[in-house]
Amino acid sequence: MKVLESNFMQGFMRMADDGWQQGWHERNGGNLTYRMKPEEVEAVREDLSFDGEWKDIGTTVPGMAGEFFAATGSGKYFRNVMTAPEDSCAICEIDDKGEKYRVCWGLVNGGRPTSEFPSHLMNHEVKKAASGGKHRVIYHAHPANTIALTFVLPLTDEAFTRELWEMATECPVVFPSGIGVVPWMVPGGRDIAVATSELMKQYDVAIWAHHGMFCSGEDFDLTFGLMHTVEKSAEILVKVYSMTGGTKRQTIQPDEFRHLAVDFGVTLPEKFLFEK
Ligand code: 2HA
Ligand code: ZN
Repeated sequence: MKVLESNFMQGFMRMADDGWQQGWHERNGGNLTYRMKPEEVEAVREDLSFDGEWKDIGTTVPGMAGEFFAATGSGKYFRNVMTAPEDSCAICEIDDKGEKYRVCWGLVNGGRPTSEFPSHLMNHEVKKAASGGKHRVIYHAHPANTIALTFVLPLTDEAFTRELWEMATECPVVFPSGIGVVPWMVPGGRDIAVATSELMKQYDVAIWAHHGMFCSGEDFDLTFGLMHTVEKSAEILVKVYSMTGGTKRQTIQPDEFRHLAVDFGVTLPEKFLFEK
């Protein structure tokens, strides 16, 4: 089967385009990777090439040895994924030590996978282990409301989780484990990858101060929906701050979150249910 005819690649492209249409991917902002299932690799194997040069990942991910990823390309625009997927995206294979990758499909005009490939692969490694292999999607975008809050809220997991939970009743159900916050760091390298993947051991969402958001999930719907929910909640908080300077007349109380958790069968860490 041709890569472009496969369900996973169609889903990948649709998610990238959805993010573009949300306004989360100015210029070449953001990146998306998908850890392919073995049967998906087999289904498109005839359309892959295995004579590409092995290149350093820039970090070591032994847990990702032998995996195949669909990835957006470094410097490529989400805006172009739908119309020029073979130029904008790649399928990459990871070597048997988790140190190198090679391009097996796509990037027909040259280039390499996303500049955040080290962060993506370290997050995939952590989330694969933490989810028993279920998580397959890592998504990074630049949603404006979430970024705006990193100039206003304390840069703590507690502040972001609690404030965003309060803005929409569905939030604690959609991201019950909470949100991690990475202070401002230089993007693209191993240090920010290590900091993010450390947070991803507990969370499915990490916010990079003054930069953007990372989400992890089992499939394209869940991962896009997670980013969408967090950003919608951030938008509501921005509106509240804009109207009032931050004063809320009323909000959801800690005991109300505890009742919600029981009825919806989720566990909400007590560290986020502090009295204000
Ligand atoms: O330009 O978003 O973080 C891609 C990015 C880097
Ligand atoms: Zn970015």
